[in-house]
Amino acid sequence: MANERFESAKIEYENIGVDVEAAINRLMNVPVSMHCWQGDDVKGFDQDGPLTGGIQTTGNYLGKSRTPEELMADMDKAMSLIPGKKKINLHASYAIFEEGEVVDRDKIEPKHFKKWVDFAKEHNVGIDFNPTFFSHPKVKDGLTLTSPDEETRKFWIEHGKACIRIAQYFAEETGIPCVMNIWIGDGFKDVPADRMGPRQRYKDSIEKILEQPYDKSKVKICVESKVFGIGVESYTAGSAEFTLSFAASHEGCLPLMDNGHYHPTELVSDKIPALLCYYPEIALHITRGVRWDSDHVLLLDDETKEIAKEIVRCNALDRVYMALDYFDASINRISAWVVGMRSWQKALLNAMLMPNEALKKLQNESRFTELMAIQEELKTMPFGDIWKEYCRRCGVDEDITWFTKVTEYENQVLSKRN
Ligand code: RNT
Ligand code: ZN
Repeated sequence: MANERFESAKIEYENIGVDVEAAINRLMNVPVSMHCWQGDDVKGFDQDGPLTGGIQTTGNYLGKSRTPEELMADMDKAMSLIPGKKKINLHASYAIFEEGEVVDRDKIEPKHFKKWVDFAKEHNVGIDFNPTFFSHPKVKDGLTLTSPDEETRKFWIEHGKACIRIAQYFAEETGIPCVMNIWIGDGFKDVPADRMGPRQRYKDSIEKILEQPYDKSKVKICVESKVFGIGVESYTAGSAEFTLSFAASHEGCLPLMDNGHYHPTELVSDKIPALLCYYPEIALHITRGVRWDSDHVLLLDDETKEIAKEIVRCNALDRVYMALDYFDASINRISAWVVGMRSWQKALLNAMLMPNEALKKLQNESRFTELMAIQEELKTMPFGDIWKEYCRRCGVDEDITWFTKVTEYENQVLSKRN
């Protein structure tokens, strides 16, 4: 039965010039990075203080992971319910120390991530990495790489360098390049007296971090911009103009756009093709901001679909590093991962099932009436039948049955945590 529906859907797509088999096979090989920090509300293992840096989790749903073992078990459960090729995305704060071992962030080493490498190898996935410039006592008055205090700035520069060494270790161990993303929450709540000074120090700091020798084919260093954060509403040092200009002027450095980090009327879908005209490679944090950078779970909404369409129709699946970035503590955290990752897979498949070349031609011939009509008709194509077949071929649940597995895990495992 199921296959009959797939076969008939496939014919419908073929009739509009879409190669369904090619789309399915391509999607199976597009890596998407799953962020570890959804599992424990961005807590990490290396400190006990609050989440800082202008980001917030809200909610207190049962079962958040408390240890590396729990986090890995939860990620493993989520990954078993998500189709497609994955990577895992770690923060430096997820370093795993021996009993009693105390290592500050400027001194962390590859060995503190050995267990993550073992986990990645077991799952046959690559690892992406993020230095953690927040939630730490050495964040001085909210500042790290922009701090006027040289000792503070030096500490965080050393952290950045340590992270490059760890990123290279990940790439060498897994054989898959590691995307290493620099994001800082540095900024000011109220009208600053000096906007350029912090940015000059930020520029100098990243340049010093980049003095760490590394192999550019193995480590892809990104800078992530942001318009504002909670408590830093008036000014953030790493604005869009700052990070884009930094990436453009530093060999091998990629810009990273998080679609929660712009004014709500600005669209990252439109920014992707603009950057692809200039950068060989770019990176994304894919999220869903509700009224602000709220980091809600990704859904298959219009902008999510549009972002995927731009990557696909720019033929840029090999040029765009995709990572999910959100954190919801108000619902089952495994489900949060699964819904978000499945939504992004759906968005990519949807984009691949469009007659993109034919649509471009309509635009170029100014046949806008027809273009609108066809784009609307495409919305009711039997996408779900192709999606289910894709899930079957990936060996994961094709429908909501995955949720019963999450419920079982919640009853058997998560509800026993406190
Ligand atoms: C914060 C940035 C940043 C973080 C993660 C945890 O606004 O989006 O990427 O979400 O590094
Ligand atoms: Zn982000």
